[in-house]
Amino acid sequence: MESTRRRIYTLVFVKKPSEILLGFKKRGLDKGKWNGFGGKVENETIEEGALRELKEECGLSGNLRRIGVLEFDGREKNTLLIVHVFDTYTYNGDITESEEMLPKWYSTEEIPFSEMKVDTRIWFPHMLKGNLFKGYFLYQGEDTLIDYKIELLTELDEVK
Ligand code: 8OG
Repeated sequence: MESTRRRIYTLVFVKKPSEILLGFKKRGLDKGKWNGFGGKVENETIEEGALRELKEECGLSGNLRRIGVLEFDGREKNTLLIVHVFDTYTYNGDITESEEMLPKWYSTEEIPFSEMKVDTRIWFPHMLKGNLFKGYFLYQGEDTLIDYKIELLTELDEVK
């Protein structure tokens, strides 16, 4: 049996009480879709990776709180993508567009789900409420979700 690789990613949401900062992906995988800011964790801790990508993609730094873990299966052969999700209400810096992302504030009542990955409809409501969550999503190709599980947690395990 072939072994499954795990790739570690981050995803950060900057929040105001009734708004959230999303980024429009201008290139690469999932181009043309809105999501939080993040990417692959390099030679650094997960939180360092999250802060680095947030800065690179929208110019902000923040006081991050880890709120969820999402696992994506089937997107890459024999690879499980593990995405650590963070939020922050305290941030500083100027919001800047990068080569990869166009940032924009959205009302939490008007999230552009039709221009987002299909999995977001399932876990965004929990993320917006600030609940802790863990999800598993099995994709077939880029856009077809064939199975998923989502659970709410009372605490998240420590991560390195
Ligand atoms: O830097 P890069 O473009 O590779 O980062 C990908 C970002 O997208 C990262 O923040 C993690 C997130 N992400 C995936 N796959 C999926 C997915 O299937 N759904 C959602 N909602 N986000 C994903 O890498």
